[in-house]
Order: sequence, then C-alpha cells, then structure tokens
Amino acid sequence: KVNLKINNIPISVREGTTILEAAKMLNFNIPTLCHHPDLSIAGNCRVCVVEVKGSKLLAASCATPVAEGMEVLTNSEKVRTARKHVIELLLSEHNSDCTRCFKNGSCELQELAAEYRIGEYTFMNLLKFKNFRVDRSSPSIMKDDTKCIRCQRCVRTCDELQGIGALTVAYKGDKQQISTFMGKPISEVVCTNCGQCVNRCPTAALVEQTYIEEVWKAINNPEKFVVVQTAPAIRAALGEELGFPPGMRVTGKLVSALKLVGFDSVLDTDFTADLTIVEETAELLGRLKRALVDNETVALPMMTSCSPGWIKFQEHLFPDMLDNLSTCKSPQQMFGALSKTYYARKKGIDPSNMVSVSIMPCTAKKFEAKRPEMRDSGYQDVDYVLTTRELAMMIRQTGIDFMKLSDEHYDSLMGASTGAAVIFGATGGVMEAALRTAWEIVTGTEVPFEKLNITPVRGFGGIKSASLTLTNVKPEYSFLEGVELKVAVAHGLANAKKLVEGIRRGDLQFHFVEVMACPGGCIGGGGQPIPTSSEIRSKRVAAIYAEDMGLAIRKSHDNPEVKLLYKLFLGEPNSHKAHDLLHTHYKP
Ligand code: HC1
Repeated sequence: KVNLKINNIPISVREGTTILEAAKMLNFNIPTLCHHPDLSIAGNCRVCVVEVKGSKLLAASCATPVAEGMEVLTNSEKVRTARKHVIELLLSEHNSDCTRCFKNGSCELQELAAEYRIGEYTFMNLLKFKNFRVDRSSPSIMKDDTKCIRCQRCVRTCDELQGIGALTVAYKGDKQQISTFMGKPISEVVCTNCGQCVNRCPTAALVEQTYIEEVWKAINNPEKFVVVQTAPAIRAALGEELGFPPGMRVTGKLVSALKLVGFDSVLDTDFTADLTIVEETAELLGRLKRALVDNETVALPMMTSCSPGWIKFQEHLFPDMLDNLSTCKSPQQMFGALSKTYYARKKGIDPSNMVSVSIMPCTAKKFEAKRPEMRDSGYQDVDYVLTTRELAMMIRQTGIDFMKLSDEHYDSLMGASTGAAVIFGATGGVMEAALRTAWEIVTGTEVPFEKLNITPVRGFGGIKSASLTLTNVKPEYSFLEGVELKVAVAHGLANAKKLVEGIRRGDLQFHFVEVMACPGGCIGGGGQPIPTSSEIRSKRVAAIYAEDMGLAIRKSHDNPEVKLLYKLFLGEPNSHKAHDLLHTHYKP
C-alpha cells in the first residue's frame, strides 16, 4: 500500500494506482479529455494536471502513479489557471459552432468550457488558418477534423480494442491531424464502421451519420407506413440517455415511446434473432452432415454473421475465410426482408409505401442496411438505421417524459421473442441461444429450464471456448452421436483477430464460432449511450440476462410467431424461400 494525501485528505492505495484513480476514490473528479478507462494511458491533453508538493512542474494525473508521502492538490490556483489555459488553447483550434453541433449538450470539451467559464478567447483562433475537411463518405460515421482535439482516443480504440488501425496520427506540431491512410475517405480505408471511436470521441470529431430527419419525414408522411424494429441491446441501455441509471431494463417504456413518436407498427429485432437461430442451427447441422457423412470439403468452423463490423473485418483482413461465415443475414436484415414481404402481405400494405426503420446499438448497421446484398424484398430491406442515441434525441424532441411512461407490448406477427433472442445483445449470447436449440433438435429431448444457462460462453473473457458432447441423438443425427461439439466466442475485433489467426493456422479447432465486433457484444456497441465503460457494460449485460430469466419462453425454436412464419410463409428452415430472403453470400 502507498500512503499519500490528496487535497490534505490522507488515503492509502495499491501501488501503481494513478493520482487520477486515487482522487476518484476520494470523490474528487479530475477532468480529462484523452483518458478513457478502456484504453492505454496517453497523457497528451494535459487537462488533468495536478500540483504535487515539491515539484515545480504540474503532473498529468492520468499518467502519474502515486508515491509514498506524496501530497497532491487537484484544484489549487496554479492548477485552475493551467487547466483553463489548456482548455482555451484547445478551443483556439476547435470549431466551436456549438449550437449547430450534433454533440451540443453532450460534448466533453463544451462541458469543460462551461465549467471553467471560458468567455473571451485568450488565444488567437488558429482554426481559420487550417484547411480541414469533413468526411461524410461513410454511411455510418462522419469525421469532422475541425472539431478534433487530437486526444487520440479514437486512434487507441481502433488499434488496441479493434486491432484495425484505420486511424493514425499524421504530421507533427500544429499540423498534427488524426488521419486515415494517406488521408483517404473513411469509406475507402480498412474501417469496419463499428463506431467504437465515435463512442469514445470527447467532441463531435467522430459522430454517427444521422438519419433522424429522414425518419421524421417518413413518420409525418400519411402515405407511408413506417415499421420500426428494436435490437436486443437497446432495452438495456436506452434508459441511460433518458434519466435512468445503467442496467435498467426499459423494454415496455421503449415500446410506449416508439408508439408516441409515431411509428405505425412497433416490432422487435428479437423476433428475427430467434429466426436466425433456427436458420443458423439448421445450416450448422447441414454443414456437419456434409463434412461427416458425405465427406465433402466444408468450411468449418461456421462463424456467426450478425455483426456487420465483424463481416467487414473478415472482408478486409481474412477474405480467404468468407465461406466460414454463416449465410444467414443478420436479424436486422432478416427483419427488413420480411417486413416488406411477409408482414406487408399479411397487413395488406403496399411494400413500396412501407418504410422500415431499425433502432440499433451499432453504427455498422447503417452500412449493412445499404449493402447491395440487402435488397431481396425487391426494395432496400431496411431504409434507415438509428442509434440508441438518435432514438433518445427523437424521444426528447417528442416531449415525452420517458421515466413516467407505462409499459406496452410489441405489436404482433413480428413482435414476439424469447429469452434466447434477448441474450443476443451480450457476447456469447448468440452461441448460448444456438446451443439451446441445437441440443433439442439433435436429441429430441427438452433442455430442463434450470440447465438453460450455458455459463462457459458468458462473461467478458476476450476469447471463450466450450464443448458439448452430443449423446442419445435422434436417428437422423446418428452421425453426431458422441461428437464433442466445440465452440468459441470472441468480442472486440482485436480478440477476433487472434481467434481467426489461430483457426487459420490450424492451432485452434472448433465447429462453431461467434464473433461480435464490439467489446461486450452489442450492449457495448458504437451507437450506445456515452459513456460506455466496463462497469456500465457489466450492468447492461446483467439486465439482459435478467430479462431472459424472467421470460416464460427461453428457446428460439419455441417462439410462437416464428412457428407461424414457417407455417404461413417460409415452409421449413433453410427452405428455398428462406434462402431467397434470409441468406446471402459475401464475396471477396
Ligand atoms: Fe446486435 Fe443482432 S444482437 S448484431 O449485437 O444479431 O447491433 O442488440 O440487433 O441484427 O438481434 C446489434 C444487438 C442486433 C442483429 C440481433
């Protein structure tokens, strides 16, 4: 233990603790702009400076470990003056057009400027001498260098958490910029659109491409029938934007709010998450049969395909392994294709007048919706994708007191879901849901309720693995008797990279692999409320599993509306119609 004083209050902390962390333990907040708990220490914004007795220089508290006998002042005259100057210097190179900014009201720099009462600028406005661009080339992410304070959170996120390195620091001194390779547009570089950089950017240098106005226009057009779907992870996070603490499930209020916002039908991505499990399990069993019985060369392990950041990652980094991806479209896209065919037909709506909107925790979903493969309904299957944050803006604009809303239920036909679908939102959830279904299909016996939680695939381990020996299988699955089904789960693309490299080298052998691009899975998606930290991710995951535990139906194949869909429309899993609408192939 190390003993020190912060603002004259004694404290004893573990060796290696930084001054910033120790101050937090005493409930002193030291502002920072480059520090983020998920990332390595940069120490480059200098906003977190503190005074250490005996030292002439101020210390960056995020990068300075505590020492025995240290006496620290976090708010002395000297500290306040320096901090104010740092903020003023940052503002001298920042486009402070706050009222027109997407992050107005949620910008960390704006918040500090308000806290330190920055009025007249002390320093010359240098921005006007710079020739910065706004990059709107990506359907997911907008990069505005005029707002950038070069804290490098985005660079570290892309490199450390995602293993991509699409963003880097270019040039030195006052010419320094955060740049893509050769300054190319985002849409032309190795960006997966995951939005993890957006989630950590303190200003509006990186924000989602917003489609709020387009969605309002559709809602206000009496000719249009606007359906909305909500991803599994939204219910565990939206509350944070609207007054609730992290970890509060707001499923019923979310439905009420969407109805008040004006959507004509409020439906659930969880419905197609269940459908994905039924389709994907049939596909996996088919691949195993072709490999084990027909001795065909089959791409194994099969890999999940619901996370569009992960798909793009494979396209960029492992194009030789695209056949390993399940042919299933993501639940978002299955929903889009069915909304303009099955749902439109059953409800007597002309699909050309239908607008399909989805609420996603993910910025890559905006890109996914615009992929050319995603038009099997004859139209663009999903028209607009909004993040959790954009939906919160729309709810605020509607003037609803979200906290006071009563709970409502999703509309029918594509609104029913099971606990298995809800857990899609957490890393390991798709695998757990698939195993619940695969076991029952292969053995023909029901998994007892108390055995439904498959804990080895849960938690925040970067790469998790598990195995399940199949016994007492049904005659048609005799080729699986005694087979040890090996599965693996990775979240965050840096972990995925390690896993896929191991598989490609032949060091790791699995039958089925789940990858989610974002840390923690979709609950930690790039479109989720800011901040997202490991503590917050844990709370959202706990909310997801609590929702699963509370539901009477917890296995995807038991979803009554999925059964009805097969009966009325698709026929059977992996049928021709299912293939036409719900499956695709990604080509190198
Ligand atoms: Fe996800 Fe999925 S779980 S990808 O993480 O398969 O975004 O929530 O909607 O499509 O269902 C995201 C979440 C989401 C899809 C589903």
